[in-house]
Amino acid sequence: MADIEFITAEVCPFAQRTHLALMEKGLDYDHAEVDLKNKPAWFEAVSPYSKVPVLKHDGAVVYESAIINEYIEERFPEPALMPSDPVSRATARIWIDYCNTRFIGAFYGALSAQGVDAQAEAAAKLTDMMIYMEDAGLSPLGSDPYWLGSDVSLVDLAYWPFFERLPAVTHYRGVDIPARCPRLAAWIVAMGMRESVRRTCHDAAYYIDSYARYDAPPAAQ
Ligand SMILES: N[C@@H](CCC(=O)N[C@@H](CS)C(=O)NCC(=O)O)C(=O)O
Repeated sequence: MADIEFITAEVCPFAQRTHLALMEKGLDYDHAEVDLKNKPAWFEAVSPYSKVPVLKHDGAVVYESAIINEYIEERFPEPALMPSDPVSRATARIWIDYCNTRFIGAFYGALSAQGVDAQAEAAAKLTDMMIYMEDAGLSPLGSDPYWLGSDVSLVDLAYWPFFERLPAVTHYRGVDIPARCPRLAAWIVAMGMRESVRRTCHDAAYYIDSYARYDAPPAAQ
């Protein structure tokens, strides 16, 4: 039995963030899959927010994906998934915060908007955010493949699950990577080649099916 227990749900992008961190660190862990439509009593007892992911380690119960991933980074420092200098660490945390407080809301906002006008507005908001990420986040780094440069980091792991699911937003709402975001497009290619991503990913058809509840004609049609 491993000394890390990873409580997860296959479909969950937040849980995938932690799955990626565990794999990038090469850690051994036990994996417990939760049916979120029929949560077992043991899960309700262990998960304070009744959400996945949860990590049990060393007598502690850690939850919230961004916090779990920082915990993993602190407890298992090698290979590093955060930069070493304080300014770069602050930059990393700012981008993770941007993902948590803005990008994810815009991502689900685009999917859940109903009506032609609301869908167009939500699609434009998500597109504008990707352009901001390209211009303020990725482009200043030149041709390095990852968010913070040549090494993958917790920033990449925070965003990746949502970009893996973007084909469903494209399918249901017509929002794709803007043509003027070549760095973002190259980042997706670089991330898609990582072993951790290849071992946790699903294809577009899986997410189109998973998000079928959002089915409605895109605003552009
Ligand atoms: N902010 C949380 C979000 C986690 C989350 O929303 N998990 C969803 C699945 S993707 C969940 O467990 N939902 C169950 C529920 O809300 O009942 C994190 O980053 O870990």
